Amino acid sequence: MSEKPLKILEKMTDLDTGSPCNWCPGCGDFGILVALKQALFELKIDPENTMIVSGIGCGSQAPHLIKVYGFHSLHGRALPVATAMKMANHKMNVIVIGGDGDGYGIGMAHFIHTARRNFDITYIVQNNQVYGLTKGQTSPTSDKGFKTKSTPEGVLEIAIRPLGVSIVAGATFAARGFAGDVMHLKDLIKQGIQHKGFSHIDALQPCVTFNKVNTYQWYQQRIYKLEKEEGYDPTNRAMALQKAEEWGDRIAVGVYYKEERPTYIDELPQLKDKALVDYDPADVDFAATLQNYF
Ligand SMILES: Cc1ncc(C[n+]2csc(CCOP(=O)(O)OP(=O)(O)O)c2C)c(N)n1
Ligand SMILES: [Mg+2]
Repeated sequence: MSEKPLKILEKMTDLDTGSPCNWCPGCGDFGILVALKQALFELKIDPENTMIVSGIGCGSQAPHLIKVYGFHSLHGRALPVATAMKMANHKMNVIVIGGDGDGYGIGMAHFIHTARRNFDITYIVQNNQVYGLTKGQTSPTSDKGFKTKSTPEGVLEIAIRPLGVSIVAGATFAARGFAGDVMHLKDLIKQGIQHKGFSHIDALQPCVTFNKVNTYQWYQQRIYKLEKEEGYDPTNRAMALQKAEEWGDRIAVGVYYKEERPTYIDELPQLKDKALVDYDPADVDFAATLQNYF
């Protein structure tokens, strides 16, 4: 989180943009949007020092709906854009939001490499187990056997377990929330923003139009909270990986894993104390710098 607020949020509606939104009535994206806005408000973030980046998909409309800086990027490319922003000005809060197709499909390589670099970025994935915007094709988190117009006999592949991927790749905070429990999801997002390092929050959300299997009721029957699970220790990597495999009759929400590790910027002597934007190009000796490469 950035330290010095320039502009103070007085009420949550200060974050409203008034932009139109074409999500279907009942879409889980609404719950995730409210959770994110509430988290930003409660953390008293500075809207003038906060950037929300998205990819392409239904959920990726989110930057249009929150009055902070926003960048609606390309399908699967939100994390590289966010990384560049963090490199240019690491004192800015950078939050990325996008769908499961966006992040776990076309953007999967970026997801892995951003996690292992431990950039101080919060990544929220609106996981509805389908490609919503393009009318309901399977996504990497669609369960095996899930039927869509593009897979009328059912998906053949097994589904990705996204928290297992991020933990193995090196994310230092990995959590899962549910769009149907906004207050709990909001708390996870707050923890993710406050965490110094790459925080991944998989936000389960029904797609009321194209996913008739994983409904609010389907999730409500399976979800339980990790913080109430006796003996669960989110600093234990082996335990977290085992939990990340669990899917089906029981689905855990809460913090799966957390660890303190220096961020990428912490280990760059040129940037760790001074953001790139705060350098005056006139003070940089480019000729001397180039000499290092000959
Ligand atoms: C490079 C590229 N490939 C494919 C597309 C088409 N496309 C747009 S959104 C999308 C998938 C969206 O699914 P998801 O990321 O899960 O978001 P949702 O709509 O479910 O919120 C695809 C394949 C695109 N816009 N750009
Ligand atoms: Mg999706």
